[in-house]
Amino acid sequence: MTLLTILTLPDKRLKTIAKPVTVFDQKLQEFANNMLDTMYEAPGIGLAATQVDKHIQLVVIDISEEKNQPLCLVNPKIIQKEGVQIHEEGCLSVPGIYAKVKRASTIEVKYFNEKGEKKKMQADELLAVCIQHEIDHLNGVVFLDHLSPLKRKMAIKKLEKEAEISD
Ligand code: K2U
Ligand code: ZN
Repeated sequence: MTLLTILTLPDKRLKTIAKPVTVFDQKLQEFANNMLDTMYEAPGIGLAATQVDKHIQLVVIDISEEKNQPLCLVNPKIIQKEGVQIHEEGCLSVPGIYAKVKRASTIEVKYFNEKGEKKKMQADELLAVCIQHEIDHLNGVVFLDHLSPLKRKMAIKKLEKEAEISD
């Protein structure tokens, strides 16, 4: 079990745009497993490679209660979006801050798995939220970026205050 360090705001590396994966080898599969170990330990239901300072297009997700349905999406691309849903979100890179975010309620996403096999999936509800949240990370976007300027300012102020208290 290898646990990776999760970057937290205001670390500017979280704004990095991830590059597509071109080589599907043992090393990539080991990295995906380390990402899953780190996500389960956090605990979280998703984690993007950007958050562990590895700027490649790879995310892991597991929204199952039993934590036994891991997903690895490499070079994920949303090809269809429908409807709107508003969901309270948190983020392992923005500890202690939660806010309602508007996202598509149903999506169709194409991606490769960690072995390089081409996949396509429909998702709705929490899985759709999680996939959109993680793909945002690969584009250097965190959920606070979807908030109004005022709400974002208040959230960052709260984050800074909590950082002061924990110093
Ligand atoms: O990217 C991350 O930081 C992982 C998030 C993914 C996520 C955020 C909002 C809504 C759904 C998924 C973490 O898993 S945040 C912690 C968490 C844990 C359980 C349920 C929801 C959020
Ligand atoms: Zn996040």
